[in-house]
Formats: sequence, structure tokens, C-alpha cells
Amino acid sequence: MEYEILTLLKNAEDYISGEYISTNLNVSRTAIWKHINNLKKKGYIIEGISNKGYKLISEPDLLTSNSIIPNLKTKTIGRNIIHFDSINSTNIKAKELASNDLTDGSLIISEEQNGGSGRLGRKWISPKGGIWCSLVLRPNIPPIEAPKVTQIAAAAVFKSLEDLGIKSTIKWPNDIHIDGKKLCGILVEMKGDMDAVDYLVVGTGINVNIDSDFFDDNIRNIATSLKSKFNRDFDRSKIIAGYLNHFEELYLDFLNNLDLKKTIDICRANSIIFGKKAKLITYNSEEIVTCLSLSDSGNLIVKDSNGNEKTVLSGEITFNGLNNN
Ligand code: BT5
Repeated sequence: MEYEILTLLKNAEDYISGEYISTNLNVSRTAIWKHINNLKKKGYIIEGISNKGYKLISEPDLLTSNSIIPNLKTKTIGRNIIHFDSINSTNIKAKELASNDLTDGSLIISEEQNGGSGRLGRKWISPKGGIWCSLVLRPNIPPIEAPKVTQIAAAAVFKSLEDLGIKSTIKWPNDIHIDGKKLCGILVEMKGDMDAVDYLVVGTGINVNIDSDFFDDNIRNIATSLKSKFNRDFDRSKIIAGYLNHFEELYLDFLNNLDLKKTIDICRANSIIFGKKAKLITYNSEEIVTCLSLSDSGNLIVKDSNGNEKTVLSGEITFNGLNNN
């Protein structure tokens, strides 16, 4: 009910009366008064003037259901939000809760993480001001299809940034870059058996309102944030809601029609890797390849040093030390 009241307040240009809210939401005026008081306790500044009604003056900068859900157009994705001020890792929490029947589409989110992780146990720096979240999904798909969800998430982050006029690029399989530096990383984890997925956790980290001097020497040259690029703060709840809205659209296409076309079109058109020489690292080998394209199912197509084309299902590419100019 709180975010329904907030939605009305946000959409109003001026004061709206208690009676208007009560008729719209079919609850008593006393109940509305209580909800408004709760919102005030949570940091919302709401002015109440007799004979005029209520007006939202400002809201706390937190990624709670109250700030995200009014901007959602989804049916299931992000409709259940579990918010933390601080946590070790939203992926760890998501896996814990998913093992206890957390509903499909739930989102775990934290203002900061003190044990954020990347792939292969790498550290993910996650101070306040970023978006650190994990979606729990329970798709009815065979495990081999799971890596496609990384591409869906990457395309959805790209589109959410594009909605704000921000041009980024996608680096297969799980990075979003601005000016060649990493703005966002995605970590999809899975629990299942040979035949079926039990659940997927889609962890997404986006550096939004983070000062560049927060990054230590190790990653200053490879990481960026929206704040350091554009010199201003961004509304994180809009970015995350945009991400969830685009994610659901692309994900439903994939689940219902096994159609990944829109996702792959976005990833292909905005990739920074094609035509470049890269070191391809897979679980058991490293080799220098030329990146050619993405297959219709989101696999990377490369040419190896013998001129043979091959398709890579999962792995990592780096350009360090390779002359691509
Ligand atoms: C990733 O791994 O890019 C996946 C990152 C996923 C983070 C999200 S946040 C919410 C959820 N909860 C978690 O615990 N994780 C997920 P990878 O491709 O392995 O990249 C990791 C590397 O990126 C590190 O070794 C650093 O070099 C670099 N790095 C660390 N923190 C960064 C940051 N904030 N921004 C950019 N680069 C970073």
C-alpha cells in the first residue's frame, strides 16, 4: 500500500487530498494517515496541509520497494524486493533464500556489500552509491540454456542506460563498459541437476554514484562509474527499474518463444570486441583468437591462430598487451 500511495503522490503535480487517495486505493483515510506517517519515519518528506492534502517533497536515496516498484512495468520481475543496508553479497543471500522457496522474480538488493564477488571467486568492490542486486529466477529450462540469461541481463542494463541517454558498450559475456572501462559486471549462478534448473541467481553490479577515487590502484584504470564519467549523481531507482523492465521483456521472449533475437541484436550491435585480437580464457585453456561475432544463441564465434572458426559457450576475453590498433 505504501508504494501505491507513493505512486499517486509522485504522479501528482500538486497536493492531493486524503479523500482522493482513499477513493483511488479503496482504503480509509485513517489507514492513509498511518501509511503516510510510516513513510515519514522511513525518510520521505511529505507535506500535509489541511484543506489541500499531501505533497511529496523528497524521498530517501535508498533502493527499496517504495522507490523501485512505482517505476516498474513488470508482472513478476522485481515485484518482491528484499532490501538490506549492508550485506556480504546479494548473490549469497539470494542463493540462501532461493533454497527456501523464495518466489520467482524476487530481487535481493543491498546499499553496500562487504563480500561482493565476481566470477571465479574474484572480489567485486561494492560501496554505497552503486546498484548491487540479485534476481532469483526459476525457469523451466535445461541447464545448458542458463548462460543465455547473462546476455539477457547485459542487454537489459544496456537498454536501461540508453533510456537515460547514456551510450555504453557490451563486452562478451558479462561486462558493460563506458570509454573502455568497466561500469557493470554480471554474475549468473545456477543450482540444478543434469536435466533441470532449480534456480538461477542473476547478480548485477553497476557503478552509479561512486567517486572514482573510491577505486583502489588495482582497478582505477579498468573501472568507471556514472558519477565519474558525467560528474553528477543519477537516480539509481530509475536505472534499476529500467533494467528490470527490459529484463522481463527480453526474458519472457526467451522463455515463452525460445526467442533470443532481440537480446542478441542488442549485444551484437553494441559489442566492442568484434574484429579484435583477444586472449580467450576458458576453464582449461588460454589462446589468442580473433573475435568474429555472436551466434544466434549468444555464444562467441572466434577464429583461432590456425584460421579455424569455433564457437565458445563460456569463458572470458582480455585485450591486455595485444595490439588492436
Ligand atoms: C564480474 O566478475 O564482473 C561479476 C560482478 C558481479 C557483481 C554483482 S554485485 C551484486 C551481486 N552480488 C555479488 O556478490 N556479485 C554480484 P568478473 O568478470 O570476474 O570481474 C571481476 C573483476 O572486476 C575484479 O577482479 C576486478 O578486477 C574488477 N572489479 C572489481 N570491482 C569492480 C567494480 N566495482 N567495478 C568495475 N570493476 C570491478
